[in-house]
Amino acid sequence: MKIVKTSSPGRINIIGEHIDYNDGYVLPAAINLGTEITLELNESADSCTFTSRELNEHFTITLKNLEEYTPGWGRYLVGAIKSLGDKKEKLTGFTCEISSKVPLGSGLSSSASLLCSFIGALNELFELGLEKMDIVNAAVNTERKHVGVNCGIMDHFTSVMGKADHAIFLDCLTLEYEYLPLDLSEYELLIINTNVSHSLDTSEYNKRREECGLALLKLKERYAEISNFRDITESQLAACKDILTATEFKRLSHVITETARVIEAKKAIIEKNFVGLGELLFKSHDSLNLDYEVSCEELNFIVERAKTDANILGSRMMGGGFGGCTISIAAKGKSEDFVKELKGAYKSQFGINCTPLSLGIGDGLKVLS
Ligand code: GAF
Repeated sequence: MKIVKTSSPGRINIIGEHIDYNDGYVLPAAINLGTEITLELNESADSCTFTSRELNEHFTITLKNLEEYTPGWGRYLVGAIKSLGDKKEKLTGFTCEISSKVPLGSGLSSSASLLCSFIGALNELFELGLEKMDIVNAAVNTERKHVGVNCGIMDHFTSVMGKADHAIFLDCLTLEYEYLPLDLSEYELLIINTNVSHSLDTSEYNKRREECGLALLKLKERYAEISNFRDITESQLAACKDILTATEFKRLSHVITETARVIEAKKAIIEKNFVGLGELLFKSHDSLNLDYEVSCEELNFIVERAKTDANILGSRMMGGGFGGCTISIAAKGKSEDFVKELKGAYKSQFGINCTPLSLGIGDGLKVLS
């Protein structure tokens, strides 16, 4: 029986948080940990069995009845099939084995990794003729329509398009992108998992998007020249305090300042100005914490300690927030003491461990066989 194997990675994001769905720029990179999918035709016309190696769970669906109940992680896979539209008619029964090395709920986008790998595998097994961007879009639509997260494009784009040792400078308005070599010379990225994932994340995520959308409408009414978030200037925002709620004002402040920071960060990476890049990370965190309000005390704890350590140039929460990981720029080989002290202090503050993750920058979606 025909069999294919794919792998698609999770991602980190250097800077550009919560602005992929607000017409901003982002600077993510694919990591060298991904989700491997093994897809094999079975003899049946429409019976599909899914097995997760890590969770030690499995379930079966029939392609004729995609509305049947499926467990939490099954929503992603069944949703992905639904997102294929007419192309799903080409599918017949298969078995799908999933093995993921991306820590779940850590803000490293295990869900994008799962979706892109699965859709990539379906594309190969059933010769659906999807281009890379079709896979990205099907994955994004799955999250939006079938999982309920009104997400942006950053995670799925990175999972498919990532390039080893490179970050991606992605313009989320035009989808133009550029690979930036990620050579940090005498510095390195330090990713620390808070090991918390507060349940607020989906509802608050969708709420942020809604708040920004409403605020944009108000600005559009006042200024004919504004058609998207990118058009808003700081002075226009300041002049609109009277029509925006205090919350809307803060949300847009983050969008405008973070978009500007990503452009500066790109320049800093090219010029190897890592001190400057570090400062941008700290500023990004403050903005996400105070204006966008998507941080939490565990993330703040790590970033505040990083601010006091001379070997850490910058640090911030990464991804959707409310838990997950921080990303920091640290002097190469010199963050051991910081991590050791942090671990002890974190444990006594929160009663749980935080974990530094050892990650490299890898390639995007691959067909392995
Ligand atoms: C999550 C979303 F999926 C992304 O689209 C992005 O908005 C991110 O949060 C925040 O930058 O990972």
